[in-house]
Amino acid sequence: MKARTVLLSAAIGVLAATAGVGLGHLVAAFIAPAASPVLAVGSTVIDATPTPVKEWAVSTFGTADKPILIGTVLIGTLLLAGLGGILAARRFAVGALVLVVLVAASGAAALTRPVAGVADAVPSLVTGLVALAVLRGFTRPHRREPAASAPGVSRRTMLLGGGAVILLSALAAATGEALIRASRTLTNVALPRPADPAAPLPDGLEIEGLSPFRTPTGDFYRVDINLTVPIVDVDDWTLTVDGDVERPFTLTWDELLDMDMIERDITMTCVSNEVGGSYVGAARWLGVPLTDLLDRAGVGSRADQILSTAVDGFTISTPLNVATDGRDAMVAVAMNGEPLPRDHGFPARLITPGLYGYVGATKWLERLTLTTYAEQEAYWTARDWAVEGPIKISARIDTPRGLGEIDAGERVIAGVAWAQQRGVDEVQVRIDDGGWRPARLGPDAGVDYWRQWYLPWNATPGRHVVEARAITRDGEVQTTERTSPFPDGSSGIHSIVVRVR
Ligand SMILES: Nc1nc2c(c(=O)[nH]1)N[C@H]1C(S)=C(S)[C@@H](COP(=O)(O)O)O[C@H]1N2
Ligand SMILES: [Mo]
Repeated sequence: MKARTVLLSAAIGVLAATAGVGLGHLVAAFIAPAASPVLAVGSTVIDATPTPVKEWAVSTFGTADKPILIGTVLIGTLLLAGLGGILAARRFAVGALVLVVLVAASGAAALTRPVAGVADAVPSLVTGLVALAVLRGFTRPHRREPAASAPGVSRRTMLLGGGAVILLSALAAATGEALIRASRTLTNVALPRPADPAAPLPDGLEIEGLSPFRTPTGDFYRVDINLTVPIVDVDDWTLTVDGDVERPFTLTWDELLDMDMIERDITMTCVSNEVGGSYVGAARWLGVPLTDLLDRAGVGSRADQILSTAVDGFTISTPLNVATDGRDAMVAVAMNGEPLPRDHGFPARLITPGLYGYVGATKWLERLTLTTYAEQEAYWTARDWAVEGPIKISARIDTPRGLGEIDAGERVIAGVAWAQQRGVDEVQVRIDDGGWRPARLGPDAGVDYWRQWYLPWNATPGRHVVEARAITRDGEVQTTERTSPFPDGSSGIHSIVVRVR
């Protein structure tokens, strides 16, 4: 084949795959978003990725890791489809086989997701049919040359046809994506009043660049393994407590809402948060105390972990003794006075103060199973993350920004500090080698909530190193020793370099 013909044939393969994937995404929006071919394959890749690679991806790309993953899956697919196009130009059946194999892989990925049903194969089927139809339409059967270079079919027809296919598939994919996103915001549930409300949150400090005392829900960090968040209809949803219990039971949404609720201000943190990082947020949560649910079931004598399962099959292990030691662990249904947004676990999630999210904050919760660590493993513990995940003491400098440039004069250094369950008693700041000085603290909203802090600073021109450390109520001083986030969270003093003009 001539180089031009090869390129053209490859383009036809890419065209076929693009059309298939675009329509598959649209169909998935109606059936099951997670079954969209690219997303199904992406999720399977996430689960199959070895832990060190995953940790590297999270620390290198942060929250961009998902778009990058989807991009990689797409590029890989299109490259293979291009190969299919080239082969099809020689022998249609061989090229078509490449597409069929691709589609079979995506169908298998969709069907083997933890809670998939038969219908999850439909988007892949549609993708396959559309891709084959396009491949057939642009490749002339029984000819060695693709249609465009075969006599009789003008380049103009080829370009117009190809352009139309690309346009239509982009439109289909975009419509699918819009539908999936719109359904994420359909949450109209009435919330009960707390039987045990929280005191009003004190007014926090308002300093430019400092995190607000309560993180607005829309700014709250999101971390999960999901490429699309589950869409749960509360009418079909139930919460089951089972395993090593005397009286296993299942509650409907209304039954859960009928139970007494507590309201608490709790700061959540992700184990992947690097020193100074942004995977931390503070919110007001409303929920049923976990111990009320466990007492109702009557926990047996063998259990040492609560294995919680999300509607998509994701699991989290929480140490039973930690969750029931008197802390305000809860099955939360609201965040900052609103139903949980889809991104944060609608309709219900676990919140365990003092534990990193991967061991205590199951979103889209549907089952709490009392079991033992010897018997059952959860998603992350099976991937070698620490079994216990107490949140480490941290102080973060929010302003000035590290590596930033500011004007000389009266400035303010400010940030937040947290040590859930223990409480922050003091924050100290060190500028260059000047010794540790106490910062001023913002209001106190309890041991599970972060503390804002600030220190006025007369900044002189030059390069300065600013550090901050927290001291807990029980007197532990945060150490300088820096550890990586994995497997049990980063520790170490946040230190920034500021240039003063
Ligand atoms: N179902 C489900 N729940 C999950 C996760 C997940 O991947 N799936 N990730 C956990 C992790 S690692 C963290 S840090 C918190 C983050 O909660 P957020 O996204 O509401 O901030 O959710 C936890 N709950
Ligand atoms: Mo996390």
